[in-house]
Amino acid sequence: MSVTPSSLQSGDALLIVDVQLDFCPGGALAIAAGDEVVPVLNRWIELARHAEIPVYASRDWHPAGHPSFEAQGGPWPPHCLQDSDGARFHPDLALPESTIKVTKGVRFDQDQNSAFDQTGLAQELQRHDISRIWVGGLAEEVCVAATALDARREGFEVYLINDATRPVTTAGGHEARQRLMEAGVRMSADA
Ligand code: VGL
Ligand code: ZN
Repeated sequence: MSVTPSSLQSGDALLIVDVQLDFCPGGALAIAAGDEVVPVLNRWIELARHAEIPVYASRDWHPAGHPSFEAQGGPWPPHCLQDSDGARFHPDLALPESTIKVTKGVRFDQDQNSAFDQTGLAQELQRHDISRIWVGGLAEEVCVAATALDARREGFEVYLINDATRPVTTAGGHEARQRLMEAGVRMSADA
């Protein structure tokens, strides 16, 4: 079953995961067509504004020598270094001034793929009486999947915005979608 964007209502939040330059074409960890999520998410930001629901945006924000980097034995090339150009949100992403930012990946000893991992985000959302979360961003099978799965574990209703995410690999994306659906994450229609 798909859900239409007109379903946005009080008690919902839009959660935009890691739409940063390093994950877009030309970036340090470029995801194919990663920047195509931007116009889609901009429509959802507009819908969120109309529905007067909060917008959260997470960002990967690594120190030099982060354990997720290849030189440290991790799986990734260096990316989203704190205060670097590549760590900036995509400049065309029309984040409202009221956007609440969630910074993650700052630990020296372990990675945090999920925006819920040791950030206090679940408590923050509960404090604002949020029960449903609409998720999009990058990368589908990495931080988007980890975030959506944690949101389910924390008891939220979760919708993945269908066209607002892109995977590192096509197979990884399919596999993630399967896992998400098994965990009760629903797929939303496009805005
Ligand atoms: C991500 C790889 C490494 C993501 C973050 O945001 O999906 N992927 N760090
Ligand atoms: Zn990272």
